[in-house]
Amino acid sequence: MSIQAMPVKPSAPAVSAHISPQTPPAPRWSVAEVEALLLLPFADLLYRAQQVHRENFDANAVQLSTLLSIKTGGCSEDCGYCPQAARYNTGVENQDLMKLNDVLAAARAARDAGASRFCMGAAWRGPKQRELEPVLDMVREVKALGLETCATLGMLKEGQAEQLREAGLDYYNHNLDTAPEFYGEIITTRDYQDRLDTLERVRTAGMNVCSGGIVGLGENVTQRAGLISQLANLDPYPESVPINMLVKVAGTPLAETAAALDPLDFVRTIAAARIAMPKARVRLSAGRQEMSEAVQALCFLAGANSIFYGDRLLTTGNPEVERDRALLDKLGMYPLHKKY
Ligand code: SAM
Ligand code: DTB
Ligand code: SF4
Repeated sequence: MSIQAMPVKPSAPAVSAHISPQTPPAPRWSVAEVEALLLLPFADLLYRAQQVHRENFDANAVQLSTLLSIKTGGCSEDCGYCPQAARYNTGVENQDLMKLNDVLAAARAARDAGASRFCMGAAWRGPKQRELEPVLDMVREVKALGLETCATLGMLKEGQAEQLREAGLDYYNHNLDTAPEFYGEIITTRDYQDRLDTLERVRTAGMNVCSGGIVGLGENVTQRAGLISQLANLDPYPESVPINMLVKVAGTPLAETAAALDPLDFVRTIAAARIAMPKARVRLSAGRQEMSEAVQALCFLAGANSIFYGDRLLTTGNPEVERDRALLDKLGMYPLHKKY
């Protein structure tokens, strides 16, 4: 099995017996099919998403992941949305790799607050071997606390995914971020295929794949469909799909240039992800602090069943734990694994 960029074409040809065995399989979801979903009347789209959601999940249970930035800022890459890129003046203070004990204290606090997964993020293009080794210790020890483990460390080289898996890493997060056609306008220091290669390494090593993207970067509806189509056509599609709304951080290029996205278009993106990846955990990710409770409720209705839980994302804010508990309570929703 190999993960490759799926052909971008308006509609998939029907597979029939006379096509040679070399013909690549038709994508499960063409860009046009996803775009048609995104353009449905809102109520029809949400109705379909709810049906798919309820066929596959307890629609009132939400998985809670807590993030920790274990190495902050000073990143060599030029991702146009990111406050941690060294080349943008965003006021983020650089912080070297955290000490194991400090990471464990944060993980214990997350567990005690009711999170089931702990995700460690590092502002690296990718880890060097000497940087990976202390992270392996963190994974081992966080896992021993009874938490699911996730890490997002950038691109992985040959053999690194295996080391992470052996240390007990359950999920590796690496986002496709946007459609291949729009990607070059957002990031130039690595390409789309680099991302697919890392996802393939994660998959081959036997870990769960966490991969999603950002909306509100200035992409059009076809490009939003292109992102969902790419994710849905990974074989198999990711177990975990974070959908981030761009958090505009002053000093990043996109904070200046990206046109504001209608929140209902964000909800539509969640719904399309739910329909195209029925068994994936779709995470309502960055951008919740700027979202009304009503929009978040619509995201849950559209099939989101995971959130980042805790007062911070990596460098930006997230709704306070008390506020999230109150929101879930108001909606009659509850954490997947554990009561807080
Ligand atoms: N350096 C690693 C990498 O790029 O894979 C890991 C950390 S990186 C911050 C993880 C993801 O956070 C990015 O792929 C992007 O989708 C998301 N992200 C970063 N800045 C964001 C922002 N301002 N708004 C929304 N999502 C953001
Ligand atoms: C993901 O898709 N979103 C998270 C996590 N994976 C690593 C990160 C969001 C970052 C938002 C900006 C910040 O806090 O720096
Ligand atoms: Fe670096 Fe990751 Fe931010 Fe890109 S998204 S600048 S790779 S920390």
